[in-house]
Amino acid sequence: MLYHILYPLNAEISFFNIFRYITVRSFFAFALALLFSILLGKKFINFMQKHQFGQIVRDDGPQSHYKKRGTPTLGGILIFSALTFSLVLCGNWQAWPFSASCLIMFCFFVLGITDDLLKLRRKNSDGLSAKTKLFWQFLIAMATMFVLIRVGATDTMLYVPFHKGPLVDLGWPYLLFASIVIVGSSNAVNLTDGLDGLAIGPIISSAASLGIIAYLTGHFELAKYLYIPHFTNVGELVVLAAAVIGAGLGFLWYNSFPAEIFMGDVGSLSLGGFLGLMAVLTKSEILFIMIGGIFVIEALSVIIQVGSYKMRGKRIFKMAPIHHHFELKGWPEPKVIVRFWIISILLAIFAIGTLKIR
Ligand code: 57M
Repeated sequence: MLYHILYPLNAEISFFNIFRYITVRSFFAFALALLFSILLGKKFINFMQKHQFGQIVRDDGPQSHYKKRGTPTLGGILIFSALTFSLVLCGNWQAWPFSASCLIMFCFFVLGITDDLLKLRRKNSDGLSAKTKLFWQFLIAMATMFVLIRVGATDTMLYVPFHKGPLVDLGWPYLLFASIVIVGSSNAVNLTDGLDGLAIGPIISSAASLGIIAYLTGHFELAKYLYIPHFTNVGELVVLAAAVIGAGLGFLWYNSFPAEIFMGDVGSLSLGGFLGLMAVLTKSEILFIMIGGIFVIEALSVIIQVGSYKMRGKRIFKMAPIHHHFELKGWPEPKVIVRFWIISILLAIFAIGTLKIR
């Protein structure tokens, strides 16, 4: 609204000219999302508690989690509401990267809430089958990428860190590569969301890091100076990243240990999908392995554990994902969480630093 309604009035009221600037709208998006989630968070939690939307905690998990039974979940609804409120006001909906990112988040939101509600109704942790979730995630991701390539919002070039210009034009197979990044990110965030605040911390650091890259990619002179690709409207993703950071901090206010609310698959799948698409649209798919390093480590720990168990009948970790391994080693939950946050912040900072080395 600010961009589409107030900015065009800048001829009459020159003050409205500020809404053309991505930085200004990003600040407003951040502040509005933060205020919305913090001010309405308690009401949302009380509502979820009253209607028994409480987490089903599996009994084969760490003993320390049993006391978490009944913690209100579906916190992703609060996050998404805060995002919707701030982005309707601050977003540029005519920019393909922005609107496509919002659309993919909404589709993964619907998938996640379906999964969560199934778990709540069946009173167990078996929601949608993994196959069903993956089918819909790939369908949504590939459809989104097909449209974005066809409208010229992105291309099929592959860029790698430390290398000037594109490494190779993958052609249409890039569609599958990009979809793997998006779906992989969504599920890796989902796996990471197993301790209080453990997922939202790296989501915030990843959104901040990818937001900086989006600003540089959308800025012709800066992109040229850094030898990174330039796509005009990718800069609008900064507004979305700022809103995610604001809503994420507001959610963390309540999700911090001991959590009063969990985000649910509705939150982890949608935010993970957003980060994946943001990595694709900023041509940072390979760099995203570093930026979202915590998500990669968590997902790899599961793959290694399941693989080892199937092939050798032995576990590598005390329990996967790896955050449970440290819990079972005796690390208090907050220590695991904050140490994972520290690693994700360091990885995000280092990733930005690589932009200068080409
Ligand atoms: C996503 N969900 C949490 C909450 C959150 C293949 C296998 C590795 C799959 C994996 C799995 O089921 N992953 C599902 C992780 C769950 O959190 C809910 O799910 C949402 C995110 N999707 O928003 O609604 C539990 O996590 C805890 N939690 C917190 N604080 C938070 O802020 O404490 C979540 C958010 C919640 C709560 O206890 O109930 C989860 O862990 O399920 N399975 C596992 O991760 C299981 N690992 C496992 O089976 N390892 C095996 C093999 C198969 C790899 C092994 O190591 O041998 C562990 N998770 C659980 N029980 N709950 C261990 C068993």
